[in-house]
Amino acid sequence: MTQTYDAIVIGAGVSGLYSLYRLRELGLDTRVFEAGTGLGGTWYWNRYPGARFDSESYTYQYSFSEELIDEWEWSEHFAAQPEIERYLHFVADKFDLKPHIELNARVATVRYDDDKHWTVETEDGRRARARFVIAATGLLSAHQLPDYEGVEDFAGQSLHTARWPKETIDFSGKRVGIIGSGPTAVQIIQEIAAEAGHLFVFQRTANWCTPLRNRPIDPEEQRDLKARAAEIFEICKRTFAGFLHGEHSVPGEGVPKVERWAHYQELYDEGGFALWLGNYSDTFTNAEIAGEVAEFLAEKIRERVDDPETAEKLIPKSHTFGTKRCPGERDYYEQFNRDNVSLIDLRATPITRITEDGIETGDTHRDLDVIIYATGFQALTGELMRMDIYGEGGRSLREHWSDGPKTNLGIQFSGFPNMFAVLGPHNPATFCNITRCAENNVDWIVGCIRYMRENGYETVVTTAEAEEAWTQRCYDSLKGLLIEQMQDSWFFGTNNDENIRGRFLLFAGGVPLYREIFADVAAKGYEGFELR
Ligand code: NA7
Repeated sequence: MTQTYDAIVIGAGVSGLYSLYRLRELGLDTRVFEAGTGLGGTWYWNRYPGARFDSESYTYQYSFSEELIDEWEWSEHFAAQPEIERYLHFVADKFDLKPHIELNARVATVRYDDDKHWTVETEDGRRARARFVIAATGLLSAHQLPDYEGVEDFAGQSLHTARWPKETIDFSGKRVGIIGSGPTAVQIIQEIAAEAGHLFVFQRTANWCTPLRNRPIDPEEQRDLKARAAEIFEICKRTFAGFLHGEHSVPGEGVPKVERWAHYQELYDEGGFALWLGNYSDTFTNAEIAGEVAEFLAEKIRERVDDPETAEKLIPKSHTFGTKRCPGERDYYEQFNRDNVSLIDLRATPITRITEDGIETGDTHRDLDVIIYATGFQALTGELMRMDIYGEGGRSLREHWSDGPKTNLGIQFSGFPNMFAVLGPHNPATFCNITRCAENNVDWIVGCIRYMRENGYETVVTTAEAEEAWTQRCYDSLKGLLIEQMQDSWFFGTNNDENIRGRFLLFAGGVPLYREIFADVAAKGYEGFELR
């Protein structure tokens, strides 16, 4: 029997849980379908050693309940995955969300029917219908394996960081190869290098890593953070990227070099995203200033890595500072001083194939027991594209996006009435604090549904014109930013399908402007959206 609900939410991660909470609060009979065997989304799947927040725990947590903030204690400034997963369970229990979540339910098809209802079908044949569908499928969910010849042939253990098993993996004495050097790889390398018999790091592009400076939260800090929670969330609403680190009010240009250098050192010592997001106001626009921060960091790498040749390989050459998300590190660079860690530069010698026994680069073959793929995701569109989504007239989302993704505000697509994506392409969440954006967007979506109910509307759908305009506005938001010059990153869908690749997938206008636009659209009776 096909059950009918008021709303169906796809995904039980940070935004899915919050959607469920808000929709139930509004009185909507809501069902969540979650692919994992547990809730948590990103924090369920990415359970590799070393996985943790790259933003401060108390800025990432939910802000909607003072009671929740009071009851939950974060043990570290940047909490690790097990604690985050426990937090999300705590939230789900506290607000009685679990009875409404179906686990192990990967959605395969989402179809809009003539009677203005959506039918959702899972891979194992479960079906449900609802007037509203909310895709809370995350930004970085569709993990990707490289397409090297022989990936399937490897006889040892193959692991992707975003599909990490629940049991502990023993790396001791093993020959481990890791492909990738993004934020995920940096976290796991720091954690397993000491344990592995030998760790081979296959690096294609070095990144500008900045120190995380994680530490326990002591009781006094705990009290202070709780007392200042509302103030912290307010700051996150005002800063460009929604974190505590707001950019410096002055440009670096014009400040004497010695003063600039001291400022970089201060931010380097502060940790987290301070150096990236708390820097001079022209760090994202002035190539000289960004280049100088890069020079500052290169110097640190040379100081910390014993072998000069290895240090040079670890210094990014293809992009300047700040144009990609900076991995937060503890002692990443020191790992390369270990005798049991080797760095393989794939720019010099690319991987030619994966064999039954290991990885081949040019003429060299390295025998391995384990291969770890820290190779990232088909960002933003990947998870939506993995489902078959059919809107009005049976038109598929794939067809709709055949010439690149188009959205209005990153949350709706024309021809797909009453369907919302919490963090779809063209929202600012990727530079930004994801929970803060998720809360903003869910509140907007639920506010829109409330408005419809109060005013007798059955459906809401973005107009094609508004969708076109928002998509263009996202591309325009890039103008003048150095990020535009570094298209080889998931900000531009580097791992995505051909029709997506090379398109800017975010909105780079910053959180305050984004929030203002959302509020304005709602205040104008959902301007750009057709209410029927
Ligand atoms: P990222 O940042 O997309 O990094 C993926 C890494 O994998 C990156 O170093 C890639 O090199 C590398 N990669 C991808 N495909 C290949 C192939 N085929 N061969 C060699 N190397 C490859 O993903 P993460 O999981 O690290 O981080 C994602 C976000 O999660 C991060 O921004 C934080 O917000 C949390 P490339 O740079 O493409 O040369």
